[in-house]
Amino acid sequence: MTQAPATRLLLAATLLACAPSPHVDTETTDIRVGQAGPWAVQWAPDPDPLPYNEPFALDLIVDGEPLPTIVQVRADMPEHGHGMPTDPVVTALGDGRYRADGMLFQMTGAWRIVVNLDSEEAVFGVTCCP
Ligand SMILES: [Cu+2]
Repeated sequence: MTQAPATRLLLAATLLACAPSPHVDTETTDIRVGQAGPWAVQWAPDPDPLPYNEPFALDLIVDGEPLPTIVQVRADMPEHGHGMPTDPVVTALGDGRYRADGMLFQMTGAWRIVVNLDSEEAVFGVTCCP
């Protein structure tokens, strides 16, 4: 059976409407600029590209005055319900620059990196590992 284009469009619209509105589009990977409340956040992994099952760091640039008091980074695999085996440590380098050491992606697939700035957060979808 062949569906008329209008029917197919309606189907697509219905599917979209039924999907929960996600906090982050984890299919949109490798976007490295985001917003956490009043702060703009940029991140880059070190090394770049992300390594598989090896420790890496995140270099963060936070833009917005005053800077947040609390900066934390975590990561998880939303489809698997687990995080990293490590607990990253964030060091303030001054001028809105931060470094999160001790990141580790122990599985390939879809991850989220969550940057907490005070009570706000920026969520980034990333794929481990290119
Ligand atoms: Cu997993």
